[in-house]
Amino acid sequence: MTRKLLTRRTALTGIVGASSGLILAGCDRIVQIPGVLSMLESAEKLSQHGQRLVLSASAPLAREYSRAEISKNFKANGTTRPQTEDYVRYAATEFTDYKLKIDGLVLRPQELSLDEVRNMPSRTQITRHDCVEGWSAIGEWTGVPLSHLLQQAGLQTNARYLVFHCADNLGGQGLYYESIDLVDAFHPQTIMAYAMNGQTLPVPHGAPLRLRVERQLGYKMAKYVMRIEAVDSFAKMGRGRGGFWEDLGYEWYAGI
Ligand SMILES: Nc1nc2c(c(=O)[nH]1)N[C@H]1C(S)=C(S)[C@@H](COP(=O)(O)O)O[C@H]1N2
Ligand SMILES: [Mo]
Repeated sequence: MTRKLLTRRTALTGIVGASSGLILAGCDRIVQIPGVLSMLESAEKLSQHGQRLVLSASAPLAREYSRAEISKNFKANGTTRPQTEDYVRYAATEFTDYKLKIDGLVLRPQELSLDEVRNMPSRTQITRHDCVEGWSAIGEWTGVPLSHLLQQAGLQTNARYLVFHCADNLGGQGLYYESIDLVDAFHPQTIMAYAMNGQTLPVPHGAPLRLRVERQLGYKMAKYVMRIEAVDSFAKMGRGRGGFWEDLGYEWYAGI
């Protein structure tokens, strides 16, 4: 495990260097983000603290690509078919019994079927996925903006992070989980995706719902999401570092 970690860390240094052009490319797209106005209007319902964070979400968009640039082979990485009892049961009925839970520090806990999620406003984006192992791939993702789900659930004033609880036990090390702060949660490109390249999201890529948080590295993009929990701290979860790979030594903020 240590050896693998070292390899992945070495790769990470390479990726950060190679993608600095990407960060620059995003700079001229800072303003004019569609939907920011309506997002701010509904932000009235949020606390003062929340409003500041929503404002700072008008940060650069990650670069988006054309359909012609979509990768023919998009590697599936990490878990590709969860074996936990609940997941096997949901998958057997094509996730008709699946419910996305949203709870923790929210005003209105949610349990949403896949159909309910699919009937919400959606966003489609073609982006590049960068894994610390040293590969990248371009794919088209369609899903509901996380901001929409959070507005529906309503955050309590002390909520600071969203934790994504997944269905897979990776390498017998425990259930995969990840977390992001509210700035990334309200970013317009942060979506819970249910489709990839125009098709229902395949199991190897995270069916029925996976997070896309486009300004960070691949390991942040939790697949097989069962539950989104709003918290004020993740110190008491896992080993306290905010995610499965973070608990094994990776950075919590994996910006590209
Ligand atoms: N639940 C879960 N999410 C996960 C992983 C995983 O093993 N389990 N692997 C992560 C890593 S390291 C990467 S690079 C991407 C891979 O996404 P893909 O399989 O769609 O390529 O998912 C991330 N999210
Ligand atoms: Mo990754």
